[in-house]
Amino acid sequence: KRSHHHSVGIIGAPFSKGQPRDGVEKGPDLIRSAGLVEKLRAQGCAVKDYGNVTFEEVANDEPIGNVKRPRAVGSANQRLSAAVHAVKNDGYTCVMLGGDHSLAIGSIQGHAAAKKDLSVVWVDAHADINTPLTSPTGNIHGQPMSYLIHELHSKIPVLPNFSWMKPCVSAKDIVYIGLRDVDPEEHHILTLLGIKGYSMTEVDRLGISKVMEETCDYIFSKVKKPIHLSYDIDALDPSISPATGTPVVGGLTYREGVYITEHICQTGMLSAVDMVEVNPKRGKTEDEIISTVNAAVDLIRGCFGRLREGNHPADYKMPLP
Ligand code: 6HN
Ligand code: MN
Ligand code: MN
Ligand code: MN
Repeated sequence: KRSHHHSVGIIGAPFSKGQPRDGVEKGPDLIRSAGLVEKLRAQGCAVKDYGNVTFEEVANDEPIGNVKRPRAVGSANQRLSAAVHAVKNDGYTCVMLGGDHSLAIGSIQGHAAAKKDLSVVWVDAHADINTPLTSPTGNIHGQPMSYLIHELHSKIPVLPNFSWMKPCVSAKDIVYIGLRDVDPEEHHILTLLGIKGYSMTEVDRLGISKVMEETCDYIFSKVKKPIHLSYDIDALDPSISPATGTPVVGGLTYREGVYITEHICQTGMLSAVDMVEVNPKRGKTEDEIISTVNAAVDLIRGCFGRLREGNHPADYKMPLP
């Protein structure tokens, strides 16, 4: 059963200012040079590469309270949001290659501008739901969810270069998978809003197939909304994807990680994907970098119909002697 035809629009977002480690801005070009476009075409996808978004230099980007580089992050996400909106209006499933996870702000906002009501599947070791006031680090890549959720609107202070955006996701339309490093304040927010999540403990208890079955039952329980899959490469175990800024032991296996994408693909509702936090400068060896980048490519391929048994034509004729 060869899966239906996918059209994929790729946008690179070479941006790193949502966190302090440089190198993550190299993600988009690195993932492309591992053959992403060619591999997607080889499995039957129609692919348009929109290139990289260009970001403006922001001078005098002083912290606001604890929040680091708010102007640069706000401005970059405004541009990304417009780019994602355009890809969606062209009719593609959007793939945003990061860059750090603060880019989910623009990616989800741009997606929501084109599709109104979304569900979000957030695959990550972290919940990325600190508010500017709860964040222990001030890094916005640990905060994007709080800016995007309606229910947290009153908890988010006004920040420079963020006036273009407004919350666009409901707490009930979010599912987390892979959590294992959640700050106490984040845990409080998740509980308070009743946000659905499968930590690594639940992945261990239920197995990934049950986790995905339940995830889809949950997000499709009322209406089938388009899915935004936000995939932080640090969701995978650092033995597979060590080249990332905030690795945490005890993560998803390669197979669990790919299974998530296969299952989401199979719903037919995948509308946008983020692949973020690939940082070659955090790899200790060339092999560590290659392993991380290849994992990112395979996760994206899994989103668009790649079958591990091989994507073989149904009309094969055995050679006759
Ligand atoms: N990520 N919870 C920590 C923070 O700084 O708020 C870590 C965030 C990591 C973010 O991996 O995208
Ligand atoms: Mn529109
Ligand atoms: Mn993370
Ligand atoms: Mn993240």
